[in-house]
Amino acid sequence: MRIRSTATAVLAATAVAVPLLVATPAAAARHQGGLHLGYIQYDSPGRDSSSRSSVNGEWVNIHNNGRSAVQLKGYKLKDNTGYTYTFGSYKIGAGKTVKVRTGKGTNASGVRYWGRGWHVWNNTSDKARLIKPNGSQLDSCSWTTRDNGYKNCH
Ligand SMILES: [Ca+2]
Repeated sequence: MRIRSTATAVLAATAVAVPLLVATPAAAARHQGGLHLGYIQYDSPGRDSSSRSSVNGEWVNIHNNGRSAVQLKGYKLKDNTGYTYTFGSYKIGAGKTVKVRTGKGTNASGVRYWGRGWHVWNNTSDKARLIKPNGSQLDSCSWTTRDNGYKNCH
């Protein structure tokens, strides 16, 4: 009898705890899964040209605020026109950022190169999308004015 009443008390405590557990992830829903779009420099500084430095002057940061590393192979970054960058094998650690530059260059830790010869992100209005390998959209971020040429999508 004594054991049973203890079990009942535990069940009652669980019933109270459940709504609290539901409330916490709801507040953090913006960055589901820990991986999200961060800072986007959509307007390369200076006048746009086909030079490597100009094209690489626009970039998108992807940030992992989760507690574990994520393998980005097959993840896609897509603009409004349909231009798509697909990640090769790259592991982004917990709390880390990877920068995807539009132009050509040599991939290194923390930076990936799309390899294009001209800018992709529209300077006045566009929408970046981060898409999982299964095709579902993980995050998106849009801008409608030139402003300072960048957006913090956090
Ligand atoms: Ca641009």
